[in-house]
Amino acid sequence: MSSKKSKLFLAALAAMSLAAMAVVAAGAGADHRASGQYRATLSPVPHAAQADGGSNARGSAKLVRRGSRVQVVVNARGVSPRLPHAMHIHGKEAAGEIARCPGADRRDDIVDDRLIETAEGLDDYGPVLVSFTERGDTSAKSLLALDRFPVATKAGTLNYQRTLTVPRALASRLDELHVVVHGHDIDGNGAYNGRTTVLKAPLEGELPVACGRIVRR
Ligand SMILES: [Cu+2]
Repeated sequence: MSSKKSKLFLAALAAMSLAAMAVVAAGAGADHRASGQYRATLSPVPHAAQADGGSNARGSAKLVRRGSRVQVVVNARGVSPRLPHAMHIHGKEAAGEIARCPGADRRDDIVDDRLIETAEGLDDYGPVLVSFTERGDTSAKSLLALDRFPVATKAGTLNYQRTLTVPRALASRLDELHVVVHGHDIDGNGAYNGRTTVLKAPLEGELPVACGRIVRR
């Protein structure tokens, strides 16, 4: 065996033994110590362009799980500047139920205004399970606590990082869930307004703008 090949062989052996150790550790610690790395590619929610002024929010999320602690990093661009953006993990409450991002079909637009409201997306991505607030509560109770969500820069970028504790039943099924970013200043007047929706919030503040499925990486 050449020295290059033997080095590769040793590296492979080391990787295998590390993997074996990880399996043992996962078995011994049961689920509460399980760890994993996840990501989500956030794509624009396809509202009709003439209704939302051509919103084109996109970005990425990274989630690193250790037990029920999840380190979350979200970077987005193309969001309404200088305004807070509600961001959540959405998902079906029952394990194994498949969720998806809204907008694959126009039937999602129940209030026929060519916009897909948060509530109109619920059939697809499920209810809010976790809120990516910057401080305090991170449960569904904070779903529209706009004073605690990250504020976009004047260039329309959003950078968020926080380590959260999530319910164990969610931590173990992150790859069935979605990350959704909300908030779009349709008329560009620098504030969220519009009619009050079923979520008791101005439409612009709760409108979903980007969505992505969480996958293991
Ligand atoms: Cu949401």
